[in-house]
Amino acid sequence: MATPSINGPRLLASLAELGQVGALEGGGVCRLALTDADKAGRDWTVARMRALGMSVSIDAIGNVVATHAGQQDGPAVMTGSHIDTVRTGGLYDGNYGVLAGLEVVAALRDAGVRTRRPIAVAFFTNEEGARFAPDMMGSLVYQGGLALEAALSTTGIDGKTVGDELRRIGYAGPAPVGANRVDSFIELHIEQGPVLHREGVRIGVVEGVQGISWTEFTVHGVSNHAGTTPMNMRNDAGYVAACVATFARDLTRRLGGNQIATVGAVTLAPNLVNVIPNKAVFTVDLRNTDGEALKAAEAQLWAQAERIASEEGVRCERRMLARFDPVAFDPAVVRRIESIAAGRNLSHRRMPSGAGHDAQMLAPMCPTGMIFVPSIDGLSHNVRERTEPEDLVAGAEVLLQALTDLANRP
Ligand code: HGY
Ligand code: MN
Ligand code: MN
Repeated sequence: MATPSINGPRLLASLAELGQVGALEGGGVCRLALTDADKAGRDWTVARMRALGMSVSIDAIGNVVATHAGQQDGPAVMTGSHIDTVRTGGLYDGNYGVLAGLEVVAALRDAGVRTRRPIAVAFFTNEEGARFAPDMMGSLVYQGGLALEAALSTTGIDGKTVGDELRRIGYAGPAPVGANRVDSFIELHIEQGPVLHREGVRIGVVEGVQGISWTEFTVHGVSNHAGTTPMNMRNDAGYVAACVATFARDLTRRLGGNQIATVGAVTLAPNLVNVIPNKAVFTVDLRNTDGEALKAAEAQLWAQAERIASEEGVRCERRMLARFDPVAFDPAVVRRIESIAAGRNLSHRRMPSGAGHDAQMLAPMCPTGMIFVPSIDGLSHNVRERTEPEDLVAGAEVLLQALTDLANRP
């Protein structure tokens, strides 16, 4: 029996091919969750799974799990990620983890190797959360952390519901959710940050994922004439949004540590040059590796929003779009990934994940870990997202060994 090995050109070709689905002019990809482009990406990936002789299961939230049978039945050693993207997506965020998982199965088939336990490759619905919040929605339902009905009734930024869109694209599957048994889970992903590339390190051994807090603020003011309304008579919703946004940035300076803040979406109404805005809807994404510090940051942000709104004489509402505490991965899986990288003479370092991942939702279900490869200049959620081909292949080789070690262990 031959030793399975990653076919680099085949992996890179599959990434380029999937990158053609929902391709943007000038590079990058837009496959927002449950859009026609996401459906096309799903169809392409399911066809690849079937061509590998894998049995494919689609659950009621549209998660797709393909299984390469083992010598024995039972819970599978699983890998995977997501294939939905943000509006300015790159070729690798999520897609790399799914296609590297399929490359592992192709390598096992080429070598005629059947592992003791089954190996499964999954892609989870709506990992990005850019159209429907929260992010990691499909894997959260898969884990049982979000009720299926709550997920299906979620309304997106365009007013459509998850349930309607899922049915429309034909991915409301028959498999039940929330009662899944997985032996272990390893997700391969690009770092999406600058650390590995800046330090010249090839493999990131991920110890966990930082906490995530997404708040949506809706401010109701009074529209009025920009030229005739004295400054002390204004109820300016846009001004409040601007004050909260600058407060969020100042908060990171004052709290220091790993506190970060992003105001990513802002909508003003009526959004006209000479009308004081009577409505502002905007989001604040706060993250921190320290769960208590994140809670303190949230409390300060929300109190300041209230204060500014009251001074301006406007009404300020808020709702949570996503809220996840920091997650730690399984120390034994982390050690296994570390020793595989060392055994392959790949420079490596332990690190937290700045981005959210489906792995954080599998972590409470089974021993879970992640492998990172460098992102050039740390760019991601940007059409210029890039990783060196040799790093993409090296990461897949570490994944192959980690999955087969877990699948063949006694
Ligand atoms: O927001 C995140 O961290 C992930 O890309 N969904
Ligand atoms: Mn991702
Ligand atoms: Mn992402």
